[in-house]
Amino acid sequence: MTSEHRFETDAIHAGYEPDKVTGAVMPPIYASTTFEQDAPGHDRGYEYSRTGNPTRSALEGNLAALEGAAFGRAYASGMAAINTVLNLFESGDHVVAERDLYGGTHRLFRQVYEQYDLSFTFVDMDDPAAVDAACTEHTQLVWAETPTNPLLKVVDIEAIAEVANAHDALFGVDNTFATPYLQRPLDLGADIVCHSLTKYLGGHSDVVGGALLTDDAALDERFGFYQNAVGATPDPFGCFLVLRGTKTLPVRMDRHCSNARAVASWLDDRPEVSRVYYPGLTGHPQHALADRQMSNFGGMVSFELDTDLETASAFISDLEVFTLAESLGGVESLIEQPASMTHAALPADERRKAGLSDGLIRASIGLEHVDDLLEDLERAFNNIP
Ligand code: P1T
Repeated sequence: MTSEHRFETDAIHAGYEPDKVTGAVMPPIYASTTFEQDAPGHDRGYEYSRTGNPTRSALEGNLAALEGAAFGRAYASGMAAINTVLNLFESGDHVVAERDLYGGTHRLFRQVYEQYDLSFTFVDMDDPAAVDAACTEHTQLVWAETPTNPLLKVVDIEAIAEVANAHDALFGVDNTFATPYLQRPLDLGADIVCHSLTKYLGGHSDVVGGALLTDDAALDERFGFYQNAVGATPDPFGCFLVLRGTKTLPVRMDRHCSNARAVASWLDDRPEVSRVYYPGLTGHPQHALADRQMSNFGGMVSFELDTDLETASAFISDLEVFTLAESLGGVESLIEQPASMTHAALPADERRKAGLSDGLIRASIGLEHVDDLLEDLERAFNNIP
């Protein structure tokens, strides 16, 4: 499904044309579990909704166009999508992954797949040589997020794709934080793009979903096999909600980016903040790479308070415009403490090794007026004893 138009146009139209019978402009929610067949084994494109559903097809076509992918598959959650990638491998296989990953991804790797004898090596991918050194003859997959969750490190997709290729390993990129509006990993040499649709693509904190995109027909066929065989597929209403979200992705992302840049610069000047993590700041170690690889720097900002877990926790609890909650990418600003929330599944020593201090705070900057966000932060800073 190659993209025929510019991103903003595809976001609205790709994957669906007004219904031939009714003219419905929005894709119908096909709430049918099963589809009539003309003769046994002769369906009209759909047989059973776990296997395929027209609302899901519309979403898959839309997402594929946005990532510039030939194929797209939707899943019940971001974790279900990542799980599907791991379904490809056998015991004895090895995965090299960026150290800074969503805590749930780390948990899936270590607490589910290690028991099936898959092994994982975590490296800092700001150095492609470290990935090369970690690959073995058993390495089947190299896996990264960029920007990473929660430290907003930027991974050089082209450089890591080359390393993975040299080892005949697949390279998968979780593009949840950037979205295809800011970065298209397949164009830079990745084999698989993964999304938590729960975040910016859904965009309104009202649907959980996931997706895998690829240009490789054989891989896509296996992804489709696992949709049907495992059954972690999204329901048609969820697909509809994500489709509704992708239509406004470009306008939402523009504001997420400009608000986040303003918040990051403001935090950078605060005496209470010892470090700000935002790829758009010139002081970010991979700012030049982010500038080259992404069209803007995203809506996520992390920062460190030089305090203990309790003080950092009291600070974020005191905010009124920011909502204290896990997740990200919705219209509302969310704030959280990785050590006790999104990354609590990591053992404490691993968390420290990954650079996640107790005073680390992660904010998903929403679409509110930026001055209300800054005033909220200022008030809570002034309340720190
Ligand atoms: O929540 P789910 O849709 O299953 O997606 C998992 C996931 C995958 N990849 C990244 C980069 C993610 O950030 C997530 C989910 N993250 C959060 C819930 C969070 O607050 O970071």
